[in-house]
Amino acid sequence: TPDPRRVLSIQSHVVSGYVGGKAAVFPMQLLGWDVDVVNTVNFSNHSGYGRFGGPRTDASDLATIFSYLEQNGLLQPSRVLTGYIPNAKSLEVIADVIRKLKTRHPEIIYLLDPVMGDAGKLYVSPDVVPLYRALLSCATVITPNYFEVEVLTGVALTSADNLREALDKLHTGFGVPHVVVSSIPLSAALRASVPFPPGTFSADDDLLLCVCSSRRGEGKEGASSDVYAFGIAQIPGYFSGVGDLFSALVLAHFDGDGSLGKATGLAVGTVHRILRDTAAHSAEGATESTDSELDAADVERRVRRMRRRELRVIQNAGVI
Ligand code: PXL
Repeated sequence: TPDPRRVLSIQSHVVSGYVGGKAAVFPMQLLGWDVDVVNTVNFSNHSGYGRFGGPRTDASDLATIFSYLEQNGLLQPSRVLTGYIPNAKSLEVIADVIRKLKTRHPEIIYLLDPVMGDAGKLYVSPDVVPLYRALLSCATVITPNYFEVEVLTGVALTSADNLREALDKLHTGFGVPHVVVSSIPLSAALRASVPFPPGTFSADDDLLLCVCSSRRGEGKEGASSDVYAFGIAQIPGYFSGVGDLFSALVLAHFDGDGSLGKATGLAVGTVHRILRDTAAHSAEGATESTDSELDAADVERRVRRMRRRELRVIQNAGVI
């Protein structure tokens, strides 16, 4: 029987820095979860450094790991989290395990983060897309960014009506009960269609919208859903692992039907505080090392910049 406080987390590992499992596992542990960790890759550092490498766990190694867990009775999570999975073969093995677990115990809560790309670019091989679409019906919660919503549904998110259409496809067409669109850059048009209270943001804040939607049963007027929108002042700069941290926090705080708004609000708040701290810290580092940076090669400058922008997960244990 599923262990009520155990999460099976399947995503990337990096030796140095905080993306994938390194951004997700410690926060979940702090929040009281036992976390079983399967590494889909074992890289030196995240790809933003330019130089990175290490082995990917191939499909047969994944199958071996799951097989021994199963034989020893160690595959008993009440929750499953999946993140970055590098190719279709690995995703097939992982999808089989999740289907088996969900068939045995339909009450398992599965958070699927369909990590495929961002800002108009796919960064996984295109053959994972149909596999993720097919797996959506097993998911309890999904946490796509706006681009991943577009890839999954084929709907371009350019207005509040498009967003409704895409959410409806995910709920009704693909059968996902809970959807969190982790970030949508707010165009002026979209911004005007969101009823933020006056004075919430200053005019020159770039805003991101986080929208969560839980399907309610069929009513007289067809299906409906509970939707919450969170406006977030965007923190300038390029940070990695933010989505991985966010998904882990949503799963850790999720408490079944009716709790998605609260879980999302807690995750948004925590991520924002950690990012603000990380941004402040990386700005300090930038001032200190400006001189030596001037004569350094581009790649070395990039490495130092990326290193300063690693999420300050450990330093923010109290915030989590
Ligand atoms: O989601 C961030 C991430 C996760 N895992 C690996 C990465 C990155 C971002 O660059 O390189 C291996």
